[in-house]
Amino acid sequence: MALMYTHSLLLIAVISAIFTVASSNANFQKGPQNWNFNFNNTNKPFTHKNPFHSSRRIIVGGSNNWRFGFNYTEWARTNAPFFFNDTLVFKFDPPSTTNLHPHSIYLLPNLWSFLRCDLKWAKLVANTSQGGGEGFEFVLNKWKPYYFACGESNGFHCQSGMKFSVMPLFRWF
Ligand SMILES: *[C@@H]1O[C@H](CO)[C@@H](O)[C@H](O)[C@H]1NC(C)=O
Ligand SMILES: *[C@@H]1O[C@H](CO)[C@@H](O)[C@H](O)[C@H]1NC(C)=O
Ligand SMILES: *[C@@H]1O[C@H](CO)[C@@H](O)[C@H](O)[C@H]1NC(C)=O
Ligand SMILES: *[C@@H]1O[C@H](CO)[C@@H](O)[C@H](O)[C@H]1NC(C)=O
Ligand SMILES: [Cu+2]
Repeated sequence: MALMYTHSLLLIAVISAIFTVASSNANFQKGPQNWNFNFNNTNKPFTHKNPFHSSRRIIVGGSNNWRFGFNYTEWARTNAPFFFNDTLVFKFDPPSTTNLHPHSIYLLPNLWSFLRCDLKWAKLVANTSQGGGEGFEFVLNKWKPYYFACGESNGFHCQSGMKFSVMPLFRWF
């Protein structure tokens, strides 16, 4: 199971890398005036005037922000690929009288703990108060798989969908 998952992640990474190279070539032929790759999605590459060296700011979950009852594995799948130096922005309201079930962000150490939502060796990234305002920013600045999860309710939020993994790719241009 774990092995299969790793393989499919790898496959996705390879496919998206090929796609990235293909689309950047397509862009090249049109020349610098034609960076009109607007998918109406700010999370996608090529929406900047000049995509060279630009890193993206991606709201995790899009308009759903970081909330209970949303499948972030699915979100990450449809919003891949993610690139080295992309900034993930997690938005969640701090605890209050109207928000009795706040969220948090943890990094799980490996695929096994990720699959089981085992928080035992998890590293706190942002506590329940840190996702307010403009949100909590996390830069994907290491070439490694990241296993994100909400740490609240002893893994219950994680098991209910508040988790996703990301393997940042390098841009080859
Ligand atoms: C983007 O969205 C706006 C408003 O939702 C729409 O008017 C516009 O046609 C869309 N552009 C493209 C390229 O799909
Ligand atoms: C990533 O960002 C760091 C800090 O801003 C910068 O020094 C580095 O060159 C960037 N790397 C890539 C591959 O964009
Ligand atoms: C969350 O982290 C911030 C920044 O480190 C800190 O000021 C705050 O006291 C922490 N809040 C809780 C509830 O742990
Ligand atoms: C989220 O979506 C993934 C991929 O479609 C699926 O495998 C998983 O079971 C879903 N998780 C939940 C909690 O529904
Ligand atoms: Cu949560």
